[in-house]
Amino acid sequence: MANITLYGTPISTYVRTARLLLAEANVDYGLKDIGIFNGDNKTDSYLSKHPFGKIPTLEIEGDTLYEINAITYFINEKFAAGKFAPADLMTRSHMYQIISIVSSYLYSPAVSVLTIENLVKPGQGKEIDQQAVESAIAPTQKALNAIEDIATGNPYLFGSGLTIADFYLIPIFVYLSKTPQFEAVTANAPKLKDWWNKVQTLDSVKEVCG
Ligand SMILES: N[C@@H](CCC(=O)N[C@@H](CS)C(=O)NCC(=O)O)C(=O)O
Repeated sequence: MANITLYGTPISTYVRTARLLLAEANVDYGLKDIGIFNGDNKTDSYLSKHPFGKIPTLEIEGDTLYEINAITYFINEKFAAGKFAPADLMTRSHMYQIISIVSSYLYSPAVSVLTIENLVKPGQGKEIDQQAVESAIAPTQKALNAIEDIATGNPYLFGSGLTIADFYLIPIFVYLSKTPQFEAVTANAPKLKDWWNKVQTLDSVKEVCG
């Protein structure tokens, strides 16, 4: 088995994306905790692996990969013979479209605002910025509605097999579902609600996101 280390903190959504894929592909790996709230990601030693100081980073047999799209592409091709990307070209393109929507339009309002304000700040003794929360509802709903339109569902985003896009969306739903805004932002996304009920039961999700 190859010598594989994933660097990142277990609570990070993108670290969870990589770990869900590694788990579903049955890959053995080591996890090296790199905290983002205590500055581990800005040390010289970590910046020598990832010059932008983000997580995750994957090390495999002396090679270093950062950026989640590169990491998931590599894991899927190397360890799963590409099975987590749909074979049909248009469906595969739709999968990458959802991945891009998650990173470009969903992550910021759903994670940086709704998750941080509702779930992180109270634990730090900080006040929730209700105005920021209110402003994040419409963009979160818009991104989820777009994903709802593109996904085929039943039961995963693209039918009977998990895809890389599922692993991007699951960690965000893990947090979003705990916020008071969850019903509002998923009001027009019945397929995603069914999807969420299903993916929560996966062993990999319980192991990585539990
Ligand atoms: N462009 C990066 C984004 C990764 C990212 O945003 N990671 C977050 C945690 S989920 C992070 O490192 N935050 C710490 C920081 O921005 O200082 C990728 O594709 O991997």
